[in-house]
Amino acid sequence: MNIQTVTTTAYNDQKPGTSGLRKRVPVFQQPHYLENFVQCILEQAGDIQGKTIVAGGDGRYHNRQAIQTIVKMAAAHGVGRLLVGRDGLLSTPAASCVIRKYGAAGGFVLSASHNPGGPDGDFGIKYNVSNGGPAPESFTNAVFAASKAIASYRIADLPDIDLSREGDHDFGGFRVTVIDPVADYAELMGKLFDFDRIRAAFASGALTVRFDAMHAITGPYALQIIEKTLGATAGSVINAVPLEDFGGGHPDPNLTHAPELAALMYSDAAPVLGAASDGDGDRNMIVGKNCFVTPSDSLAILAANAHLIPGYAKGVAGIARSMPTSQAADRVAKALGIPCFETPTGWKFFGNLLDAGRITLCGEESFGTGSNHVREKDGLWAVLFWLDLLAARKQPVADIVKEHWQRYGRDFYSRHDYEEIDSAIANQLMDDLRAKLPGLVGQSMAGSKVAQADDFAYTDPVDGSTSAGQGIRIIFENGSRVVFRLSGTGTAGATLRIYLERHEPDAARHGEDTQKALADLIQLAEALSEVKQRSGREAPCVIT
Ligand code: VG1
Ligand code: CO
Repeated sequence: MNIQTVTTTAYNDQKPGTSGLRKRVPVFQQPHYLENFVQCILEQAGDIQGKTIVAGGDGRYHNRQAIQTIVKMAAAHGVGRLLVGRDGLLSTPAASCVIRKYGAAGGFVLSASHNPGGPDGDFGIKYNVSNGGPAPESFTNAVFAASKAIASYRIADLPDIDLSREGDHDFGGFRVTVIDPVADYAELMGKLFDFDRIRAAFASGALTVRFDAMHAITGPYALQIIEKTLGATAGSVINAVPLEDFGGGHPDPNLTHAPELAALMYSDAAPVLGAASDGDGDRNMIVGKNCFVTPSDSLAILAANAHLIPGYAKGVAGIARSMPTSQAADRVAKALGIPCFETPTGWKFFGNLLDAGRITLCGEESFGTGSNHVREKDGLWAVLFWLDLLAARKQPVADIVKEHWQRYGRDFYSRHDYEEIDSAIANQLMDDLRAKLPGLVGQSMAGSKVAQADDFAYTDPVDGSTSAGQGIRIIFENGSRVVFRLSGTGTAGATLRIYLERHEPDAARHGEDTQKALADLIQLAEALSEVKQRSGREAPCVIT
């Protein structure tokens, strides 16, 4: 095998964000842009000589070319075997599953997740380590430092691989194995859930589902598992064919971006469960008939019902949620007598807790839920969990949710996003807010007194590493919270996220409209941040 060393110049913008490096496609198409980043990752990846590495992506535009580059560069760096999903496809949770199952040293995941795709859309790349989870900040920081100093990269002279042909492709000591992207993941799901129970519920007609794959990666997974294996009626999975531009849609599973599903679930024809997943298959939206389940509530409900599910019947060791996620899960943890951890936003912070066996379930308000079965959030897993739960409890989603609130109270929760604000304005807004924090403590506002106001910092209880500046929080004596964060996944300008939360113990008030129930906090958040005046926007772009 002939290996070339190619001279290159460094780019200064290859800083990985919340979940890998995400840029517009034309940025990735600049000369050597992808090669530079892959070189820096392979240099930081530790001893990969003769080892196995995984590669796959969500099938978005540029996936095919990027995979071929990774194959050639992996060969040049002495990797022994590269496992690639057929046609270069692997959902993010499936990539995590494959890394773990085959004891790989790590894996490349090509995706910009919920961001739109296509020639003018977004592309992204991230590296997961041997536990199957996103590389920790120490790794991504080292990659960024290396990317600013890189002068050359190594690449092998190999022909393009025919990724449509499953099986081994050998090049001397280097082997590329093209695998079925669905099989290993489907097998793992069968071990966690009672497939016979779900199959029987579908067969009897008591359970019905509509899953919107949003023309993204989960289509083939959902068809195989939900329709073929579990026997849901044909047509239960919609928009099942992955497209390079997601059919022009925005593959973010929420009521705004999945309007077809939303309309169905709020009509007489609604099935028992409505669900959707995102571009790379790690997010999930859960909706019952006339009943949207917030991701924060979903995490709490899964934890409270985990004993009904075979894979978790032995008990839940602990729960973790990202800081802006509502405290609904904390209440369940308290009732179960198990710990609840609060981590910064992004799945990489759950890895250590999962590896150490301190937690079994974890989740984020951003439609992310997962468990110790892999080291990524997992959209289809959450949907299967709900299907198994519905088959076990034989109740509508709305009743399960209502009963949960009756026991624990309802955590009214909403997130308001102001997208693509000028970065300088957004940073100034955050700086000014930070300066106001000390003066807020002790003041009465929005019906309560401010108990704490700070910028969230986290110390990992397992390895002691620290992460500061993870979001501004204003916490009230009655438990209400307002949180401000700048997104770390956008590719244009800055996105300000405002998270709002209020606990309501009184069941007579659980039917209230969320935005009304949070009106005081919303008003306060807008007044404190001056977001509308500063951004020139009259309203948030997306409300979830
Ligand atoms: C967002 C979410 C965060 C999630 C991240 C990756 O990050 O808020 O909870 O982990 O996306 O999800 P940010 O920095 O934009 O708020 V995915 O499905 O885009 O990989
Ligand atoms: Co995603």
